[in-house]
Amino acid sequence: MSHDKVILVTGGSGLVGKAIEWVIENDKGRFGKMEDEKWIFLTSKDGDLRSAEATRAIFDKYKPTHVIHLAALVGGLFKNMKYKLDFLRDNLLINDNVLHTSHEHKVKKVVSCLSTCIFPDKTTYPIDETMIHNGPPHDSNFGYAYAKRLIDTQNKAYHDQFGDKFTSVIPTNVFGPHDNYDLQDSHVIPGLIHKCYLAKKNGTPFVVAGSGKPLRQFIYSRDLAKLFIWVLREYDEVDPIILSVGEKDEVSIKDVADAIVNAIDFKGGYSFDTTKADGQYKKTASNEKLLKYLPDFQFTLFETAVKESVEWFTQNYDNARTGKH
Ligand code: NAP
Ligand code: GFB
Repeated sequence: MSHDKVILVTGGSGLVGKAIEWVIENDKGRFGKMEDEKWIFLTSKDGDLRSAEATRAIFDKYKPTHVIHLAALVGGLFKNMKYKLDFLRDNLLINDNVLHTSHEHKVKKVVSCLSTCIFPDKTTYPIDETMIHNGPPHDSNFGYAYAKRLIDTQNKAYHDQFGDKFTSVIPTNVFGPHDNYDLQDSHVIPGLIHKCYLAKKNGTPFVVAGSGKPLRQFIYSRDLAKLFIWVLREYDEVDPIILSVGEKDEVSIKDVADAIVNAIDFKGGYSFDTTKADGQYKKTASNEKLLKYLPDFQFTLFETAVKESVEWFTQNYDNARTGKH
């Protein structure tokens, strides 16, 4: 059966890609798969998007009409601090290849993915979409941040010169099933889930990096997935939109550790290793623009989302991305 829309999801095998696939297949409401849609979820095995040639080959094969562009070199605070040049170059190459090949293939719409860590470090709060380019990002992740900021610039340039409908979303920290649990490279929630799981299994102490004081807003991957599907189908601006829980749902890293200790039912003691970096103290973002469009959107409760994420990890430990452990 021919489909009007062929939707190509780059980075389809990652945390966010897997969540979109799950919602498309399981949601019985407005976010589930539509008759006229064919969805293709890419992995890096389909081709290295740092190569223009490999990118073109993928587009020639699937001939997408729409693209959700998630593929990127991604990692937590400690990986970002270590590989700033790789985060800059790999993401610049991937983004330029995907956007330019989309242009060459006359793709009707591209939705790319930025991150709230790209906003200026010295700013007023809450952060909103107009502030992206207002000053340097935090030093810990400037490589990733500048490469992501340029997507917004590329989108505007393609639109101004050719009228292309390339837009972007700006999620806060994301977590959920299929995350990256590598103890060095991961983000805080999968990193602490893995650490706490090992501490319970081996009877060893559970150590949280840093002071536990920094503040973050976290969005559950399956909530973010629904919002991505809505943006692809209905959001009509080139300007980006922040996809996040509200400011009042901001939690401290200590709150995160407590929620994980409860979800794993860990009884041992846990401590903070203040020799490790805290990174940015906070990046409080406003979701006012989103709520203007979707005033009734239901976010999953943080504790419920942490429980579901821990359940997925413990049930899939052998196949999960746990790095070397
Ligand atoms: P992830 O789990 O690390 O997945 C990354 C995806 O990109 C995988 O499918 C990977 O393929 C693919 N990929 C990486 N390098 C590639 C290359 N050179 N060529 C082709 N494919 C490549 O990442 P994620 O957390 O889902 O992130 C998805 C998007 O959300 C990214 O753009 C990220 O910047 C953004 N984001 C993430 C967060 C967060 O907290 N996780 C927050 C804000 C924004 P393989 O599986 O084959 O390796
Ligand atoms: O998710 P995360 O690595 O990145 O969180 P950012 C970092 C915060 O969690 C810091 C504390 O305050 C860390 O001290 N933390 C405690 C831990 N224990 C751990 C642990 O085991 N692993 C990790 N990773 N952190 C990233 C950006 O910033 O946000 C990325 O660097 C990306 O580019 C991501 O945008 C969404 O929230 O600090």
